[in-house]
Amino acid sequence: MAENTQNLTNEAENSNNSNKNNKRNMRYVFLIVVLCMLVGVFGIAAGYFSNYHENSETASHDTVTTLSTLTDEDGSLYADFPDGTGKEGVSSNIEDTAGTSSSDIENEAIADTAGKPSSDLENEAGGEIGPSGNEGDFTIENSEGATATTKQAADGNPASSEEVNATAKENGDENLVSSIEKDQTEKTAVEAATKSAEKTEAEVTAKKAQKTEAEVTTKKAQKTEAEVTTKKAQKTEEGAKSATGDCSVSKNGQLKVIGTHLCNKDGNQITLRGMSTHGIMWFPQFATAEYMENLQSEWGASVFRIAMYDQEGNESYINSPDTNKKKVCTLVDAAIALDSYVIVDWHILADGNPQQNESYAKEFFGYMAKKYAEVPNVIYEICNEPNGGVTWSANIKPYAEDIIPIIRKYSPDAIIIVGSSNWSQDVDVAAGSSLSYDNIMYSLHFYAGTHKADLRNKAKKAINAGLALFVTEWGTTDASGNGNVDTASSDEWLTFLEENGISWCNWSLCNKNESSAALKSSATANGSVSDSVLSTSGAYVKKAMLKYSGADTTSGKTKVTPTPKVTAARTSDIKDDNSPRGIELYQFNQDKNDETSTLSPMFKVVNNSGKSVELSNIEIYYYFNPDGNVDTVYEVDYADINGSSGYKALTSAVKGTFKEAGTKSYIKITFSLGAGTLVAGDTVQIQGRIHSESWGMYTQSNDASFLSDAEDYTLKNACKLVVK
Ligand code: IDC
Repeated sequence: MAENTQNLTNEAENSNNSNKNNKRNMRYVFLIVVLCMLVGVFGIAAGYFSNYHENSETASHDTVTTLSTLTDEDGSLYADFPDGTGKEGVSSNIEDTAGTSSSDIENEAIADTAGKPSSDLENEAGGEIGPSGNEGDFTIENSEGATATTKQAADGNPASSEEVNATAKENGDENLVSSIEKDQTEKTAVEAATKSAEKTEAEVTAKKAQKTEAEVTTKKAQKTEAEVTTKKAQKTEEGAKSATGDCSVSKNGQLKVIGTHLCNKDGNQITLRGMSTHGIMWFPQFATAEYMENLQSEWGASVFRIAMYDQEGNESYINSPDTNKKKVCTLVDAAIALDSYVIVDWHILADGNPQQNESYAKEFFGYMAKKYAEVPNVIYEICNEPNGGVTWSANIKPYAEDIIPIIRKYSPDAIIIVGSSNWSQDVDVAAGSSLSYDNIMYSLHFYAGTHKADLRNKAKKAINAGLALFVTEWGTTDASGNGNVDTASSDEWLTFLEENGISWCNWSLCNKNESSAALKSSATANGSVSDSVLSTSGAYVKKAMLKYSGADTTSGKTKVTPTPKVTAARTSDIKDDNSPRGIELYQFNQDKNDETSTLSPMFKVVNNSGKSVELSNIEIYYYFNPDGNVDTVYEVDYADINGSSGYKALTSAVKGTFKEAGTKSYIKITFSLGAGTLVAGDTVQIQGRIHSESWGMYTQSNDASFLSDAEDYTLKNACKLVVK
């Protein structure tokens, strides 16, 4: 909070300075204009106005504001600014000296004085605006502090400060609300103070200049309404495209290592970012599908690391293999349902030598690789942190050479991550004698409070020697997992990781009373990863994840960048080794109009599992954006089974419940307890309609589960099927 306030004060100061500069510029302009007019050198004057325009463009990008074109007393066009001073904003319909038209200037072409493109600039509330990845959704972030996700205004323009504020309030984001309000107050004060001073000669001069400009470019300024609309439509289209930067498994498939980089199935570089659990036997309540889903949709996480301690505590793997296997599989299944990558971490720690429990590791990885044979979601981390007197050549490499073939027997292409001596810091040593398998990565672990440039140098050495690194664990704190949160060092590390396209997981998602825990110790295990429950470390990591998920900082190859995802969309299985994908969900939309008052998804659940399943164990999730509608209802037209067991009407056994939160809503369709069974080979069909009680309109193109072009039942991963 204090940090935000400081930051916002600085922004207000910057804005004040900029206004002063404008004022000074304008005075010079005025003097020169008068001089020019006196000597009657109109050509020179016009030239100067043109320069003025260019200067004022670059100097006035504190805010990006859409301007209207007005007609002055003479009937000429000029562009005015919303605050009436003529000092801010961008003239519409005016070419700059480079011949760029103003609509381009406003949106992309002009950088502010700091060299930022205007699309990166602040909104009126002082927050940066960028696509959150949810269609029609913006993540708002002030330059040092809080973030919130808000809707894009219906007109396609970025959210106004009021919208930002309202959304922040709606989200319960007190820090952001108060920082925005403070920012607004300060901005208003600064503007009021500078306004009266500026309503002098500068205003007159600026208006004249704009008028002249407008006259010169009147022809170009006569854009039709249709052209403007088209431009807006294109803008939205572009926004949607960049917002779908997608790290889902369905998009990226089986990852592979090319050179020193992690790449997707098409060979495009991909950087995954996410959280690690704490030990799943110690904090199982934070290792859940719901947390994974919320990290994915709210933080933009594209990977989740499951830390399963092999030795420590009574409930570790060697003491309780079945329970641990079950826990890990539940989480892997959740990741699969979320279309996310997941790291299965054999968390050696007290046993510094991976060979110590190697027989267990062999059995565990054999089981996992068989169960998830060729499932591209799963990444195997075979030894968290070798330590003690353990060496790469005598212990770790031989261990890896035992485990890798066991995994590869079933999952020949899986990414396998290997640790190194000294708590997975000696990547340079491993580089001297790397493993001769494809698709191997090496974990690099750091704790920002303890590890600095020395460790980065080791990492550089390893990269230069050709190793592909994955930071499967890092902390903002010291290596104990406690102590101060070192944001300066964390910043340096994250910059380094981005520069090298290195994927990462942060330690850890839990509420333990230690500073590396992402949740406050007061946080209850209710699935929330929103700002109010985050520790200092958690808030830092969330911000970083959102920031880098939306950015593409590595040059060279096309890079796939993860963004928050609305949908967890993939058919699931009944968790039966014999029929892993036995139950399938087919769907299509009856009403395919983009704008409609009624969403009409049609579903068929086909039981190809070979066994009966209770209908009450089946859940269908249809994800849609409520587009501001709040009073949603679901009406079932019919539901029935018509198969080997005969006909059975189920219309009254089906119901839909809604979860509505911003643009991230879904309807969960379930069967009542007494609905009966779906026997092997049979199909249950459901037709229903979703609409608001007041018949408000929905836009279907921003609904994650909407299939715009399926004419009949289709097996598509656009909804989620859960079979309990
Ligand atoms: C720490 C936990 C702490 C726990 C301890 C022992 O934060 O609560 O008591 O393990 O199990 C690592 C390890 C990771 C450590 C972490 C912080 O991989 O298990 O977690 N750390 O010490 N390597 C470097 C730091």
